[in-house]
Amino acid sequence: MARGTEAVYVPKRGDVDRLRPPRHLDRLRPPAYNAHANLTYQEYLMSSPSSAGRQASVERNTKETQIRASVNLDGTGELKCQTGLPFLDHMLDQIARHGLIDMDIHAVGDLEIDAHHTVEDLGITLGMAFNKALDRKGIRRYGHAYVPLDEALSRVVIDFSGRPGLEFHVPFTRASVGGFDVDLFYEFFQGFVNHALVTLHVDNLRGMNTHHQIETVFKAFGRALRMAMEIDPRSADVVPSTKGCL
Ligand SMILES: [Mn+2]
Repeated sequence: MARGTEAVYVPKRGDVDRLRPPRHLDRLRPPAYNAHANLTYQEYLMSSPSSAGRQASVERNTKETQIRASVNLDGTGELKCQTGLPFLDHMLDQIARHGLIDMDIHAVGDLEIDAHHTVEDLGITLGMAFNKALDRKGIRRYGHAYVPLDEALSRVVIDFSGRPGLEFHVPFTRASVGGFDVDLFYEFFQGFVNHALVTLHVDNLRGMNTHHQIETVFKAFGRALRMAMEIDPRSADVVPSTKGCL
């Protein structure tokens, strides 16, 4: 991974509180604004896509987490992953495998508090990497998938709309799975959506087993990503929007 070529924000003493609004405001602020603190929001949008094929690396450091993520959207499904959270690694593997996306992720977070910051910031960093890697010209734009696993069934629908939006409807039957607090899956997807600039609808339609519920969500997410990011040969070089931009 080409280190040192990305816009990396290293917080200085006293910086973080100013740049990072209170966590409860996270869903209200413009996406990505605090993530690339040395870029304006417009500059952040203009910074994508990368010119080096459909791949990108992003490094994001805060006082809470230090995360590096590299993605190759036209990969074979290979995951290299070290987050300190085995169940999350298992879910990221589903995205890679079923999205045919290569991902190399290294995360160090304040797990001594809990997994919240690490999971949320991982969603943010991954979203930034996708946004940077993807040229929205010529893609199918919309993707969807239904994935079953025994009694569980989930549907994920995604739109590379250029606007963040999340509908997450997963009636978990237990509060934790594999030692992992299920609340955090919402935070992961919210972070991703805000920074990948996508509209995402996640519905677990049925399921009794919590592991099955969330695994079908991540598998369907991988499949939906793959469909939406695929180049449409009938509309290569065309931005799939009547606005002419996404
Ligand atoms: Mn599993």
